[in-house]
Amino acid sequence: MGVPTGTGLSTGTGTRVARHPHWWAAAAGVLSAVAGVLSGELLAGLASPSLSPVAAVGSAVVDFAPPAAKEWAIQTFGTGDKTFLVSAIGVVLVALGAASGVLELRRPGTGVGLAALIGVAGIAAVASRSLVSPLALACAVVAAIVAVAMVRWLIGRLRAGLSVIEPEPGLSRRGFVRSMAGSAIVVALGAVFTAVVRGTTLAASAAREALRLPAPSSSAPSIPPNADLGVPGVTALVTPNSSFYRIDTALVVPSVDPDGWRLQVTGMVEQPVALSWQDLLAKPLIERYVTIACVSNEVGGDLIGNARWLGWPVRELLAQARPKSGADMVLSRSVDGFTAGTPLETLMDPGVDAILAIGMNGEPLPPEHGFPVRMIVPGLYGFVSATKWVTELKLTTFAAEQAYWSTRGWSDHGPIKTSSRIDVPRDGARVGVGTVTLAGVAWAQHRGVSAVEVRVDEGVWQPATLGTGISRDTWYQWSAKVQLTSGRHQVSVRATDGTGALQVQQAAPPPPNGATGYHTITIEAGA
Ligand SMILES: Nc1nc2c(c(=O)[nH]1)N[C@H]1C(S)=C(S)[C@@H](COP(=O)(O)O)O[C@H]1N2
Ligand SMILES: [Mo]
Repeated sequence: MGVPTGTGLSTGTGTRVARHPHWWAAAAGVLSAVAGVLSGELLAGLASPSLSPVAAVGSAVVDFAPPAAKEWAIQTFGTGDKTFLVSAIGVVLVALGAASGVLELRRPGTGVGLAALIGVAGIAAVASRSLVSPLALACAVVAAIVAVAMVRWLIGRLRAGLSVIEPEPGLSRRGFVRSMAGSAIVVALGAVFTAVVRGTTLAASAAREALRLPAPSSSAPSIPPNADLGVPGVTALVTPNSSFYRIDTALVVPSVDPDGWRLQVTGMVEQPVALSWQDLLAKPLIERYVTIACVSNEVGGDLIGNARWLGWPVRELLAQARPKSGADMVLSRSVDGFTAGTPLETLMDPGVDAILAIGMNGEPLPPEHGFPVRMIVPGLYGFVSATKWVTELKLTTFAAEQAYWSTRGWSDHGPIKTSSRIDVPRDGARVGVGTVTLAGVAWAQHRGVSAVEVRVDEGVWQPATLGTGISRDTWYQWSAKVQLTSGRHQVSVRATDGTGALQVQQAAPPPPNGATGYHTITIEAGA
């Protein structure tokens, strides 16, 4: 089937469309490709500053390109090789986009097929990255769908406009031109919006890249040799940033440029204070391991992680502001509006190293974990203490103010409950008969853990080996050997904190202030 070439009367743009349908088809194809790429980049930029489908395709090209081509690019373009790569991807996309438009005009289905093929190649490139996130894949899929749907629609309009045999109302050449103009406007606006989103995220990530963390004036304790019990499969003592759990209400990760960042201390203070990024960097910083946990963590859940945090004690800043008597809560506020209410007493306690953290495991805070500054308070669940992207500390009272989650059915106060978890073996695992090694972690932040015990079925509680803690503010590894007979068994764990108090046995769900109950798994022992 060829191009329907009507010779009906028409003037202006409509005539130009009829004379050069292939150019218009090519333009429609390019517009569709650009729209697809933009929507992928925009979504990625909004969802997570470090994501970019185009960058993923670029890295895939670099990985799969023959070494000779790579050397040529580096020789020829030097440090501009990245710009060259992105431009080259752009040129290829424009050419393929144009081809898809022209093909679709010639033979409906073929251009759409080509666009779909390019889309799948893009998705495959994103999927080939080692740290591919479902979010990155979703952005690539959206990009492909937008491009395919748009070329199908625009070329459909073009064909309808060119056909004089069955002129349908609204489906004229001018109708096609209007669709093209409308699409171009939407794409242009999308490009501006994407550039703004990308621009702010880039400013923040450039600042993050350039940042060299100051050395701490007080270092973290070194990890005791027998803290890590070395049982295969047990949770690592220190959680890598890339696998650290993330909980927040932000649909879009806030991009905060540290140069514009201020922390205001307001409310019931003698002296309101505004702290700048440079002020903060110049302070004597301390580095501490602290295990933070989410109040929503179920028994046996993984909304908990341990990191080495670098920051300035909150009490030093509060001392400058001189809280008025009567204040008992610090309401910390994030750029995105989230708030947490922390007891002033805890923050002022010289024995509790509550900090304004800027570093996580030797790196600037990752954007998702609060760059440039967040609070870390040992012993309290995140929802009452760990405000990310923090910009204000308001001195107030628990009677006067409620924080974000406290207005939504959660408690005003959230001390972390003593808990323990079995990591090895996994729930439902099959193991051998006889001696079986169990292992996991236990935590009771700021009180420390003094003992862990395990039990098989309704047997007696047996003491587990407890790894030396890094500090009372972190979790502890434990391991135990038990004897199993053939068949199904239930295995439970419980911890005792540093004050001698046993973990609460009564099962309770997370709301309103944290789950309780013993983590119990079922395993099958057999030959
Ligand atoms: N700005 C902001 N900070 C926040 C939250 C949030 O929703 N917004 N959630 C809190 C909760 S509930 C927890 S458990 C911790 C989680 O910190 P993480 O994502 O770095 O693990 O962040 C806290 N800080
Ligand atoms: Mo949380």
